[in-house]
Amino acid sequence: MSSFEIKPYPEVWQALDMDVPRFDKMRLMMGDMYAKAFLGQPNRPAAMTYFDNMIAEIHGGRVKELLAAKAEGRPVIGTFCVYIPEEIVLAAGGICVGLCGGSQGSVPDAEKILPRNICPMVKSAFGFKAARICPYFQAVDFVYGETTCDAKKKTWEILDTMVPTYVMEIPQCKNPRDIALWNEEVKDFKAKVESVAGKTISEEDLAGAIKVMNNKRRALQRLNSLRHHNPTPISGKDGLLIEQIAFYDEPVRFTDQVNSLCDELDERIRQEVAVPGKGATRVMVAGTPMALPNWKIHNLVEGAGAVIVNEESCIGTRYFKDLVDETVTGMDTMLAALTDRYKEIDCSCFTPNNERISQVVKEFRDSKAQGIINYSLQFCHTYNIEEIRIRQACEQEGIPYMFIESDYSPEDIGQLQTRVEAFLEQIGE
Ligand code: BJ8
Repeated sequence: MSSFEIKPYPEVWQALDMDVPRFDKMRLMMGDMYAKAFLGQPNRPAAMTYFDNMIAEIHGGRVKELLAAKAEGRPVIGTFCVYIPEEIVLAAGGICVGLCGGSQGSVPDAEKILPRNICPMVKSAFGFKAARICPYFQAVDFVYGETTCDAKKKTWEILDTMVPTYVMEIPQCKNPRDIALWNEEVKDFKAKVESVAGKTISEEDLAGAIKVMNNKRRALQRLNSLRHHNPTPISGKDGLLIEQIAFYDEPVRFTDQVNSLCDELDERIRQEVAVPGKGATRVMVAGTPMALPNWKIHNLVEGAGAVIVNEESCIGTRYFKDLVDETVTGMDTMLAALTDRYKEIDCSCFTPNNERISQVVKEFRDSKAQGIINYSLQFCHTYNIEEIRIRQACEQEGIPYMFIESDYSPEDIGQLQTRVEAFLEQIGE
């Protein structure tokens, strides 16, 4: 579809003190990448038009919504991790936006300052701010970081010199005293958001925000279980795209759109519409998050005729598998319920992390996949080392398994393509 364009908003970018000529080139490149990866797919659901439009408006339309919210005194908070309790931001009338970190384009800017041998997601995100080439980064009131991995927690100190960066301590274990500390951190986060918003969050505010976020997560769970149908009614690329858009779209509108898409997918299943076709080899991906516009593994797997039916990832099931208890009342109990929900996320930065090993096997069974591709970003020590336990569990369960460690550069694509094709041939037999 040559008519696709990510729309330019130079006046908005100028007002945000961005490097406009450079950003405009990135816009054109991302538009081309998107058109190639998504718009040529056969048999896309009609409801994907909304999500295509969210990409067309990613550099302007949604940014303007954020700026309008700021003009009303509502806080806009940038995040990099699914451990940040979004409900608190929503309850204060604010907006939580996952910041960009999935592009090779900003990595060289980061490498002028940060060491080269750290995770590409951290470098990409940092480079976007250092080079002033992300409107979201420019628009936020502050960034909320966390102490999950070494690369992130040390980068926050440097990032703080460019944009206010506050850090939430996420413990590394899940013993009762760790959970007690975590709960205190959630309370501090509420106080921080209240001070920026200039309002006190009431129980009603928080209860409403919990419902909004639970509904969003329910819609994503519904989409995920439709993808598990065999044959699946939607491509893995489109599934991943929606999971990525979840981090910057307005939650109520997004939930409605995901539910409309799911209605269409229900109908497709009734009519036996299969994407890419009946008998396509089914693959599950596990591992590190794939931030926009990281579509590398999905492009390779689906380019070879297979389909990805599940992402065990923070841009995937770790973001939406757990809900907050909606039945509790009283601010302290509600904040404890939030902590309870967030502690269920099984990131590899925890030790021990046995829950994740069983979760990967469970999602493999639920998704009716034929094999697992475990994906880790280069230099992510915790996911790279946890790979050993995932591999052992797959061996024990007889699950076909492949591990990929990669970054955002195109250099390893040829080699990965050969490996992916050999794996698909082995599991598709
Ligand atoms: S809860 S996975 S979003 S920390 S940045 S850990 S890839 S070296 S992103 Fe994450 Fe929160 Fe955990 Fe999820 Fe590794 Fe890179 Fe660190 Fe990363």
